[in-house]
Amino acid sequence: MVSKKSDKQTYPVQLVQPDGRRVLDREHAALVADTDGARLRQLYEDLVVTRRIDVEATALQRQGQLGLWPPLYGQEAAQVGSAHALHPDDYAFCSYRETAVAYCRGVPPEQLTALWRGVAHHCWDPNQVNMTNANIVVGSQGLHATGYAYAAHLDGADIATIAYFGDGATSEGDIAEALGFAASWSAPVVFFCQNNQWAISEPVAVQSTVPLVRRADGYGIPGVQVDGNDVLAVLAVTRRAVERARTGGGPTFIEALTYRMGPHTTADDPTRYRTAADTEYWEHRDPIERIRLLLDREGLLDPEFAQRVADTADDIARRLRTATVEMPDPDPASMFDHVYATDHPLMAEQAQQFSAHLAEGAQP
Ligand SMILES: Cc1ncc(C[n+]2csc(CCOP(=O)(O)OP(=O)(O)O)c2C)c(N)n1
Ligand SMILES: [Mg+2]
Repeated sequence: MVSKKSDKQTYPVQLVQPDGRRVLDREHAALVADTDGARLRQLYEDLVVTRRIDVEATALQRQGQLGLWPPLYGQEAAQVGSAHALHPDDYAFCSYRETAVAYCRGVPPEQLTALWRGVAHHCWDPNQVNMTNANIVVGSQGLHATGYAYAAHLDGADIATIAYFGDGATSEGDIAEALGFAASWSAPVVFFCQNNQWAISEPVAVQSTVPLVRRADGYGIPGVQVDGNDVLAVLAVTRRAVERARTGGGPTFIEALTYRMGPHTTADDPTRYRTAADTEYWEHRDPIERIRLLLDREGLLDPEFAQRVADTADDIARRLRTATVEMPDPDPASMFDHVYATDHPLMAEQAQQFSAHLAEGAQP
């Protein structure tokens, strides 16, 4: 629902309940009316595969094969549902956690870990899949998405961009500036906030005293709050927002209510700041279980299909693992190569100093 003028303002859009039953919401169901059995199964497969990717990458980090990993466990529906709403020529600007979006954009599993292994500055070629690489500077991708969207509009391209960011990022000036500019200039950008309830150890309550979706009101743009663990509802509201942007309607702010079931990154210990009871509430709202129950209710979950999905997930996890452990170490001095797009005297000086240091026998 649009937050303005709605008496249902605080209720998120939902199309499937946690027990797998459909919700009677004709307006939003119409936006996903093309989601037949085959498409529903595809969504389920993508949810299962992306969780499997995440679990494998987390294990690789624990085994010393990755330096760091930012788990998405619990946020699969928010990412898969929104990614499925995008066209290939739309452009996604992400934070560091959108591995499921990357997978749905077509990034091969072999390309998901290079940065986290510390062997490259990036994982994939952004222009191959129209999606940026991990951005650690919280919130800055909101500006990148807005600038790209506005430039596309000036070029007459009928595309939308989507900026993925978290609840914590809503307190960043960059997100405020991006919203202000996008609203004033009707830039074709969707602001997709995954409210996973935490910004590392800070609960969302310290970011805002009212639901984050109400930020939209201040910018005069539509805001919609959606059950982020309901892949169909996320698909519906994101489709509407993307279509609106692409057809000149300007930006939309989406708040997807979800939960980060794991640590912030593998360097974090969430038991230091939250209780098992917090997490338990969300365990009953698991995004994969919900769609599994829906498929089951609708007679679409035969054992062969379930097995095929599990095998696909295992196969992709194997590809990810093999590619990761076999990644060659780069020439240490190459880390200076792509800091700037063109040669830079400071980088040349640092590269030379570093090479001299290595030549003296230092370990990289
Ligand atoms: C500009 C900036 N400030 C602080 C940090 C440190 N930092 C990294 S992630 C993070 C929390 C972000 O939380 P949220 O936006 O909710 O995204 P989530 O990690 O939950 O997906 C912070 C403060 C940073 N990387 N960049
Ligand atoms: Mg967060």
